[in-house]
Amino acid sequence: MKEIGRVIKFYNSFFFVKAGNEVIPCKLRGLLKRDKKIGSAVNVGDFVEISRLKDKSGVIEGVQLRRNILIRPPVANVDRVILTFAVDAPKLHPLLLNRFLVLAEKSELPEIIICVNKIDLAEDKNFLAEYEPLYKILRVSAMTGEGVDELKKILSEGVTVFAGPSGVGKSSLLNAIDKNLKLKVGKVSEKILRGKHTTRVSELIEFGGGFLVDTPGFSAVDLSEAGLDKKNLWHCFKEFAQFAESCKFLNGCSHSHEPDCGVKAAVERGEILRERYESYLTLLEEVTSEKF
Ligand SMILES: Nc1nc2c(ncn2[C@@H]2O[C@H](COP(=O)(O)OP(=O)(O)OP(=O)(O)O)[C@@H](O)[C@H]2O)c(=O)[nH]1
Ligand SMILES: [Mg+2]
Ligand SMILES: [Zn+2]
Repeated sequence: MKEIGRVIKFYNSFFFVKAGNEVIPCKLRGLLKRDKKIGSAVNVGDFVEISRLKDKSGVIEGVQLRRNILIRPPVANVDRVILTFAVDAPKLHPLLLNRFLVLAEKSELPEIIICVNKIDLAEDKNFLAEYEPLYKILRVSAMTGEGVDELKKILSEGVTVFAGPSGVGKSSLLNAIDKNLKLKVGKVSEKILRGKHTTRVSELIEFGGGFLVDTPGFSAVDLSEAGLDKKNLWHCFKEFAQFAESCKFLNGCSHSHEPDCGVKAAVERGEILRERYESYLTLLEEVTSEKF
């Protein structure tokens, strides 16, 4: 008899599948192929069909159709992603922020939120105000508890993924949200000196009526692996769309070197944030050189 469950963790070559009130370690049925785009046919967050073996483990027989998948880190059927950064230690680099935003946009998730942690270290309490017209920004501190209640309100249902660079305090924030979690937290100096990430695997953790997902931090992302190329990259900069309508080369404009470009004109008028445009140009160069 087949049961339906949800993959909550992949660890030690086992998929841990929650079915009812049980968590069953499962292996993958051999004929489930790898998924070229994301590397694995089954991901954390997937709903799967399993059959049981005598030794209390199980076998994943099939994967149900996904609503969406966050490509990096791979998590399926996501309701919102909270892109987490820190005011300082590590410093927030606009290019890295925009890289994460582009990947989240490409994944077509229902909701993208930017969370700025370590606000206790900020002189400017409106840190990142220039992104406010584009994304919801939460300013919080896992250390002092500032903003944590507001964060909690957003998490009451669905699957919320905490993604972002190593050391920004994703695990610390989850611990602040739920005192019982006791997730492992690491020193930033260790992470930088030894390249050591404290969180090693993505894990779905039950909270309220939904799930929180703690993920390992990462910074190097291959954009072309995520299906981004010079034609579609600009669609992940959502504020470009309205201005791209007035580009001379309506369909062929890459908004870089072309004449009469509506996007470039908007940057000049200050209607598109220059920092966003500069990130776009850098990423455009990256996807162009990767492809050819
Ligand atoms: N000042 C300050 N430090 C914080 C805050 N939140 C976390 N930290 C510190 O930041 C460091 C990294 O925290 P982690 O929670 O391990 O960061 P992470 O994002 O989970 O890192 P990875 O698991 O490696 O991706 C720890 O030394 C925390 O004590 C905060 O709000 N303010
Ligand atoms: Mg962590
Ligand atoms: Zn253009």
